[in-house]
Amino acid sequence: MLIRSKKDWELPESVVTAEDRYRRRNRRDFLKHLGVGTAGALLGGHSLFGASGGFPSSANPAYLPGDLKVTPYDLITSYNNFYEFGLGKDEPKVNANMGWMSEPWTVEIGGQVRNPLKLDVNELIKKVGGIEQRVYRHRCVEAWSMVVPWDGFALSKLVALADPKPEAKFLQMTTFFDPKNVPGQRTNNLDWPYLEGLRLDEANNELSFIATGIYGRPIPNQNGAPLRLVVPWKYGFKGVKSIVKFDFTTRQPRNTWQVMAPQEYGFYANVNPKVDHPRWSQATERVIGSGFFAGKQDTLMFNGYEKQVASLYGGLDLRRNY
Ligand SMILES: Nc1nc2c(c(=O)[nH]1)N[C@H]1C(S)=C(S)[C@@H](COP(=O)(O)O)O[C@H]1N2
Ligand SMILES: [Mo]
Repeated sequence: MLIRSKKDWELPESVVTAEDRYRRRNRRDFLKHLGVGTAGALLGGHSLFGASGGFPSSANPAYLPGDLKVTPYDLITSYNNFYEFGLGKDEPKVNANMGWMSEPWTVEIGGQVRNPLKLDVNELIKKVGGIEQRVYRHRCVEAWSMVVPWDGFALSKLVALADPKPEAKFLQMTTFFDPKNVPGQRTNNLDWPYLEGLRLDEANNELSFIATGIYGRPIPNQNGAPLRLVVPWKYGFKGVKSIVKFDFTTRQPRNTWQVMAPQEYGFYANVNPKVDHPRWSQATERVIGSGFFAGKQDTLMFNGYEKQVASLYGGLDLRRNY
């Protein structure tokens, strides 16, 4: 689907249908959680999210789709990596929606900051001034890609809110840890909880984004509800999902995939077609949704965001610091 509209999202039929299902399901789960059986009247047949979460959002004109072909909603939300809910691409959509709750959700902001906070995610969204829409390329280290219309807010706004002390040089972000309710976290497929980190100047780059939605709707569980990191010039694994903690540190944080396989994954994980993965080429990528034969394209340096981020890595050998 090629979105040309400069104003608002023109949703194709399939997306609208998916959204309807989405809202119905959330209403059901919410009522179940409250111990209410059937009570459509209670919420007046409206999304329980209503005005909370900052929706409806409006497009940031700097990140319109332009020539990018936006991936259909159904693919973005059914082809996922979220090992907490299974290793298969089709598993998170099923397993993250079998009673696991991403609402209510508390976020902790701490470490080397002047303004440590512990607050509800909707409160956080208010404090950072609401949300906006941005269309970004999304390139997984496994050599597939999509184009996603995210909703959310600039990570720099959260950094400003936290007011880091001079000794804060990095930002570590942590996924929830709930092995009792999330079977994936009872395996040792990864070292739980999932961790990621950025240098503070990377976190403050204009592109760094905290996503709370997709296609103008609250982000589904399988994509990292209720908030996840999006850093489009890096491989997708940097985009830690379902964050509970933002920790400002003096030292470079650990990150899950580097801990798992240091010979294959580093801290920076900048998209780089010239530095192959030890087991496959990174020169091209399979475009999800474009068909089995048609769907290869060249991978771009920094995933096409060189202009915005190249200056962050002036003194760095990107072959060694991969
Ligand atoms: N907590 C957590 N975050 C995660 C992952 C994960 O397994 N667990 N997978 C990462 C990988 S490898 C990718 S490519 C993206 C996938 O995001 P998507 O499912 O929204 O496309 O999430 C990243 N964030
Ligand atoms: Mo990935």
